Formats: sequence, C-alpha cells, structure tokens
Amino acid sequence: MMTAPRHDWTLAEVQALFALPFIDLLLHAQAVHRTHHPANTVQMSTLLSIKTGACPEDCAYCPQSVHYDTGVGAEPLLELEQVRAAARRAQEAGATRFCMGAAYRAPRARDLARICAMVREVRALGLESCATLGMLTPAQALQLKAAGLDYYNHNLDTSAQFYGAIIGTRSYQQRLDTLAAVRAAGLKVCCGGILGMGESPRDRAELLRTLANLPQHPESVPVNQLVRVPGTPLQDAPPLDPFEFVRTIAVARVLMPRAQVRLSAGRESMSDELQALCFLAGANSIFYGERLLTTGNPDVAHDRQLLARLGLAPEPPAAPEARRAAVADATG
Ligand code: SAM
Ligand code: DTB
Ligand code: SF4
Repeated sequence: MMTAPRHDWTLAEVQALFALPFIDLLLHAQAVHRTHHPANTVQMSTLLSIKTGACPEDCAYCPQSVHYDTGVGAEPLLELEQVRAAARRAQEAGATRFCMGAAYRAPRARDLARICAMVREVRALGLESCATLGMLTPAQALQLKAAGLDYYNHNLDTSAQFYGAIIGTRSYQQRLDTLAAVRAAGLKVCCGGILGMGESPRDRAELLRTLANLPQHPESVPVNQLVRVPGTPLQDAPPLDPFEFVRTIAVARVLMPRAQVRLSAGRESMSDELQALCFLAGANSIFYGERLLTTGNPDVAHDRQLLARLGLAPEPPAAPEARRAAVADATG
C-alpha cells in the first residue's frame, strides 16, 4: 500500500520498529521497498577522493583527520584529467553515479571553481554526479547546482546527543545548516550515518528519526559500518552485532520509503550472506569499485558475482535521451 511519507516520527515509534522480531521487521521493510522501488535492482556509485588527507576536523572515525597518525598522506586537489579518466573507468565498470570526496572542513572559492569543472566533466559522460566537500554556504550550494551537480553528500553520522563524543570541531547544527543550504539550492540530498562507533541503540534510532523528520527525506541515505582505521580514536571500537546493522537498514527503509538506502562503507568485512540480508532489508544501492576514499572496498569481480548469485541487477545507465538532456543542461 502506497502511503505518503511521514515527517513526524516519534522516538517511541522508531524504537518500536527496531524492537520487532527480526523476520517481521525484514518482511515489513521488503514490502515497503517493493511498493516504492523496482525489485531486485541495485544502484551502483563509485567514489573518488579528489583531495586527500590533512583535514583540520577531528572526526574520531576518520583516517584523513590531521589530528591522528593513520599513515594517510596529504594530496592536493586532483587535476581535471585525472578525474575524467576515473569517471570513465567507473562508467565502463557499470557505475551510474560518480561521487567526488574532498577532505575539507569547507571548500575555498578557488578549489570550488575547479570542482565545478569536474562536475561538468562527469555529467558530460552521462553519469550522475555527487560531491562531498564539507560545509557549504548557500551561495556555494547554488554554484554547484549551476555546474550541474545532482547530489550533495553530507552525513549527520549519528544522533545529536552522541555527536559531541565523535566530533569536537563542528556542531550538529552546522551540519543541519549545510543540509538546508543544499536543499534550498535544489540539489538532491545524500545524508546518512555510521554505525559501530560505540553509539547506543537509542542513538541509532535518533539518527534515523532526525533524517526522516527533515522537511524532505534525503534522496539517498548511506548507512556506513565503521571502518576501524589504526591510529584513529575509534580503532578499537567494539564491533556492532551484524543483525543490528541489518535492522538499522530495515528501519531506514520503512521511515524513508522512497530513498535509495545505500549499503556503504564496511562491506569489505561483511560476508556475502550479511550483505544479502541488507538487500532483503531494503538496501538498494552500494559503493562499487575497489576503493572507498582511502580504505578498501570489495573487488568489482566479487561484487558482480554476488549480485549475479542473488539475481540482483545493476540499475541500468540513464537512457541516451536522458544523457543528452544532462549534457545540454550542464553545458548551459
Ligand atoms: N570532509 C567531508 C565531510 O566530512 O563532510 C566529506 C568527506 S568525509 C570522508 C565523508 C563521510 O565519510 C563522513 O561523513 C563519514 O560518514 C564517512 N567516513 C569517514 N571515515 C569513515 C570510516 N572510517 N568508516 C565509515 N565511514 C567513514
Ligand atoms: C559515505 O557515507 N560514505 C563514503 C561517502 N559517503 C563519501 C565514504 C566512506 C569513507 C570510508 C573511509 C575511507 O575510505 O576513507
Ligand atoms: Fe575531515 Fe570529513 Fe574526515 Fe571529518 S570526515 S576529518 S571533515 S574528511
């Protein structure tokens, strides 16, 4: 049954979904999924780190923070040609979205102009474009929109209550302000979080409630499992019960029925069976390609085989007309 998406979830309602028997929750989530999305289809996004390391922020999970010694070196913003080549390779491998990540607190004007040129290149190939560059002003969000950017990724990562235990250099409200600027510019929102950072079940419920109660649901919701990188304060975080990860995917699917829910970082340490449960719970998107930003991701060959074994089809690339329209749009 198609019901209008809600934006008024209470904590108790979200917790009640988490408390359902596992099979009941998965059945419910898969039913919601099939009402709003084509069955057995997975969207594939490829990431590229366009500016790596030396980030001034202190996010406790992140290998790119200048505050921690993780062995990730600092690299300047890539050249346009390097980005174009990586986007072509991603497209040839079957990705339909290309996501450019930069280790910034916020982009500087000179860098943003160069990133806008990268966005135009990605779109000219007929790929969807996504960028994650830290905080944006409303004017910067408009500039990216004018360059043809489709999605902006900016994660809330956890609950407002737990945020301060993970990040000290910015506030939850600053995150929400950037999300509002992105929305106001007409960009699609990609916003999710990380599980397994030592947060409580209530924090996970609050994160999903906050996402679902935004004025408009994010079009894309990445659910990351913490990649425990040596040298970060969270290197020894206790592993999360895998079934709790699956439950979180399922509740995200129920709360945000039309969103693409992405099984994101952490797949390298997940079994094929666990990933299959995530798809059953309503995940319909993955990061595809051997690298995330600085850490690993499953081999392309393994992912293709996994999807084939499960009878899952990659989301088809945009039809030629849509691609031509995207190019016309991006070039003015
Ligand atoms: N600097 C920008 C920002 O933080 O918004 C963009 C890049 S940042 C690396 C993008 C996202 O990657 C973070 O919001 C976080 O959710 C995710 N991330 C970073 N390190 C991670 C880790 N070790 N495990 C899982 N997700 C991680
Ligand atoms: C998101 O939610 N996960 C991606 C993407 N958005 C930018 C990043 C995961 C990063 C994992 C750690 C790394 O590779 O550096
Ligand atoms: Fe910087 Fe983003 Fe990493 Fe935080 S998550 S340290 S803002 S690159």
